[in-house]
Amino acid sequence: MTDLPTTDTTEPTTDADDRDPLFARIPRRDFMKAGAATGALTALAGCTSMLESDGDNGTAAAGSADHHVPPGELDEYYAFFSGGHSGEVRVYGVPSMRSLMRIPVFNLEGARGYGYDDETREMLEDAGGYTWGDVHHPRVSQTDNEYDGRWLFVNDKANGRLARICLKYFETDAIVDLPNQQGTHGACALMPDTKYIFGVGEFRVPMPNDGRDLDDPSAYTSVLSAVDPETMNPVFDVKVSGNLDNGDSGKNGRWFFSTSYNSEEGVTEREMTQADMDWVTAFDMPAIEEALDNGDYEEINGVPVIDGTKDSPLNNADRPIVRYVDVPSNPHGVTVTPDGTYAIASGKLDNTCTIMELDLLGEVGDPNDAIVGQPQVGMGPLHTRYDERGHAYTSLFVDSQIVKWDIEAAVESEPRSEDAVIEKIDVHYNPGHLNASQSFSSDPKGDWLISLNKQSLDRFLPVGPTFPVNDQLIYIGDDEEGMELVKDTPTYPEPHDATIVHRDNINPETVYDPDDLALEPVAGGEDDITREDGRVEVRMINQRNQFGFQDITVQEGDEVEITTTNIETSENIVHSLAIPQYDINVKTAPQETRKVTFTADKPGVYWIYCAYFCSALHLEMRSRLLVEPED
Ligand code: RUQ
Ligand code: CUA
Ligand code: CA
Repeated sequence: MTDLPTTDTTEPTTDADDRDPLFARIPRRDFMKAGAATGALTALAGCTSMLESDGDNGTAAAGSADHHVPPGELDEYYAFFSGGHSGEVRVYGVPSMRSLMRIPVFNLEGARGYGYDDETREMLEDAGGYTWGDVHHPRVSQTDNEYDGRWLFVNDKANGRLARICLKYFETDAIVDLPNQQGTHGACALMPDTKYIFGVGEFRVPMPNDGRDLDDPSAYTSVLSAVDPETMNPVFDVKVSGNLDNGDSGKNGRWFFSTSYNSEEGVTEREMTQADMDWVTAFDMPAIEEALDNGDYEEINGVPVIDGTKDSPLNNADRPIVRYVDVPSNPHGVTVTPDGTYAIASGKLDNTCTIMELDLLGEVGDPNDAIVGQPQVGMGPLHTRYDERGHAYTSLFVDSQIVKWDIEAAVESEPRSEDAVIEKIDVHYNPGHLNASQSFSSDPKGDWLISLNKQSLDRFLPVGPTFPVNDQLIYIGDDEEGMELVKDTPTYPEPHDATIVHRDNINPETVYDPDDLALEPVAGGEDDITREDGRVEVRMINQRNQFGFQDITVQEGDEVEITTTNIETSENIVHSLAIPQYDINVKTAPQETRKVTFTADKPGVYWIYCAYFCSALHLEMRSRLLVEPED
């Protein structure tokens, strides 16, 4: 397909031009519709569907899509939601949409004692010491393109970090502060076997960012950072022209894709939306590894940085390390189909998706010749996910809809035709991401889809000027009946993305294996206090309903280190060791050992108490910290 338009044919509207590029760059006809869809959402909810098949679109569930999980029964899927500015990950059951657990990552969290024991406190400090993060993209590790339940990786867009969550215990065990990135947006991995984790750098900055080139944006760059999933150390960076945004991997280890909305290399919104076309960067991983092996890099902040910009000699050799595929203005999401055939990018300011064929990409001279389809899907397309029946589902931010379309039909139809569109369903409102069961793996299930809507407007009781977001569950398992909206889930702002994984692929432990922990456990009967030169080391157990020592007496100014093991062996008996006036709350689950160190700088009596309601005598589970004043 070589006759695709190379420029955007849309006419910018004049009146909207100064407000929002989403509106400025869309066709006049569609703009009128967009104005209606967003300006009068309340009135028009349920009436914006273009291919109206069912006047009841958007109303409550009926029939086939049984999402009811009765009390006492378990869900079929885990959904890992990013927690946005909370810095956490949230775990839901699907299809019930019950909230099961929260996993603190970049935040402090009392219930899990996260950030309050020595190990997690040091991990957060070593990762920059920031008190918050902005989690957007949760991705579960895979082996042979299937979820393997080892790890979940997430980004921190705010502070340029990646974190690893161990899915054996559902807890964060490593964070890396990427030295050459600001605004780590995508968090993805190289498939089929999670060889690298990628931080996808969105904000362009000088390299290194040490005060040079402050006001010379042409000298700024974005990098893709590859991190080893085992060590969580950076392996290499690839710097690019333009910037990077969302990413996804091919299935055979060769390609990794990212969208770039700032081909203009601008620093203002107006500059970043000037060009009719931006691009998708396609990273050829074996070629990049070869450049690394050959020493074709410059080391910056301890990381080998390989030059993948358009003018790089490495891109003008026989096998370019990065290919730039032109796509219409300000693309956002890009994902690879479950069979690994295509990468599909969403236009954002254009109403199309662009389909690239991965095998072609390695063969063609001009990367644009790898574009094999460009269906018109609706306004503000952001992200695309898949079922196992050849369908793509794209979120339409401006239209407040999810569009279902046929991938092969889109390849066969003319560019910008709507022929491939099967159905649209209204969502409430303005979806960002969407996700479908197992969509990132080669084994999608094609039953449930979650639309993560940025606005909830009139859907819930008002709770003040800050609204919940609305994560809506949609049944997609019946191609004849079409998509069915079955559930609204108000959520604290703001999950960006979610990964839905079948429960067979996740196997957490419910009691710790002490061999997995760094600290030597304290055994029952081995409680011990040692003192030496102003340093007090306490090793004690905790269990229903006591700590190993009734009193711990120290001198003002002592450095106190308490190591405590929960020696319970039965599931679900959690204790904590709270010393509130010393800002301490260390949680221990069965067979877990944690350590906390502090300076006893306030003389007095301080109750040590268990902050988990662990038994009938939980309130009595207390000891005293006695800090004797210096005389
Ligand atoms: S991005 S709403 Cu942070 Cu995933 Cu697209
Ligand atoms: Cu232990 Cu309450
Ligand atoms: Ca642009």
